[in-house]
Amino acid sequence: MYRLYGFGTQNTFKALYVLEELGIDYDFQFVDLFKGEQKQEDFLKLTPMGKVPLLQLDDDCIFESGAICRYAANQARSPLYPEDALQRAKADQWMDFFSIHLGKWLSTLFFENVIKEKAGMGKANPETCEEARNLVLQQMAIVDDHLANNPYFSGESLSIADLFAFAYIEQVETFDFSWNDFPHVKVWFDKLDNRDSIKRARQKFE
Ligand SMILES: N[C@@H](CCC(=O)N[C@@H](CS)C(=O)NCC(=O)O)C(=O)O
Repeated sequence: MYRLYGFGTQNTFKALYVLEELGIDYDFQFVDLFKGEQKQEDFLKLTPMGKVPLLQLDDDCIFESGAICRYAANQARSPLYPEDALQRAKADQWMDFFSIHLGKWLSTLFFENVIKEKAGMGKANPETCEEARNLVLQQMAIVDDHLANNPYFSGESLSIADLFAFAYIEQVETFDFSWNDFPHVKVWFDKLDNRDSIKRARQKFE
């Protein structure tokens, strides 16, 4: 059985959403990042980076949220990670886009507006927030255009790319953001927001 180590932030949610959507039996282990549990010796024996999420298998571990999502879906032979090479590349493309571009800026805003205060790291930096917000608005427009013509990121059906992207996009609640300019993202967002898998994952932190 899998054990997922994680915290209540986007990278862990990506893995949780995928495991829940797959309907896999797994155990969730909370790692309190505010207490530095991720840098304790026992945890560092499992993962050299000392970061979450971490997926523990019977005799091995996987770090990096993207790798965890792909591995779990592959192992389950799930259509959530399409077998068709082009469809799979499309899922990978959007996962990379979120990790490197849009998701990075959304997470910057979440860090500045939420984590800094909770971790006693001072106030949000207005210049960092402005730069991140401008980039979010530019890059969200690319996503809106895509979702205007496709119900899901990799085409006609839900994939791990949607669950991965959702974990980033739900961070828009943490800054001044209006859905008005992104109606197609909003339709997609609401569809995912209502999935039982998403609700079950969130319940881990209630
Ligand atoms: N690229 C990694 C990022 C992992 C990451 O940065 N996790 C954060 C929480 S969202 C963390 O563990 N931070 C604690 C630390 O860096 O000490 C992934 O996608 O899994």
